[in-house]
Amino acid sequence: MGALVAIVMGSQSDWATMSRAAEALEKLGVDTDVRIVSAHRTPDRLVDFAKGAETAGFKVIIAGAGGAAHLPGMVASMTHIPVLGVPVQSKALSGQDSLLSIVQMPAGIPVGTLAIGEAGATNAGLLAAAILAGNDPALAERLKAYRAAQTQAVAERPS
Ligand code: RP5
Repeated sequence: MGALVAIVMGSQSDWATMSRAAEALEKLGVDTDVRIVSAHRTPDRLVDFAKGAETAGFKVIIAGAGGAAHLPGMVASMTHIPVLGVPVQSKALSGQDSLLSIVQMPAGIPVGTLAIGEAGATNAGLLAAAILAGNDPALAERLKAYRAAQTQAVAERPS
């Protein structure tokens, strides 16, 4: 079976952030297909990816972009597969531009928007896993174990 989660990003420069989503999913044993797809620089690749996502077998798409971050919304416009948007922290506006570009979708075309930057990318991976876990009891157990380990790792007092 191919990967159920696609991670797409607008640029190579987004990988430092978006790799957090891949890492979270890898820890949970979820395969990913990672690609660079730019809404502006590679529009034909964007259309091919989004229109082919269902046939490719993806169940969740994580899309990250920065600045004029049109990638998540444009992907969502061409597929019914859930799209999770990650606003990459831009240099000029610290990701406020990315966040607003991704979150303010018109009614009818949803993008589940996460926090700006690495926390958002990690949470996009975890949320994608939680979506898949609805049909995968073993993955649900791994998610519960991940959360329990996280809780265990929090010290009572600072060292
Ligand atoms: C966006 O422009 C990308 O998602 C990236 O966050 C930003 C800057 O891209 P580069 O100039 O670093 O390639 O399309």
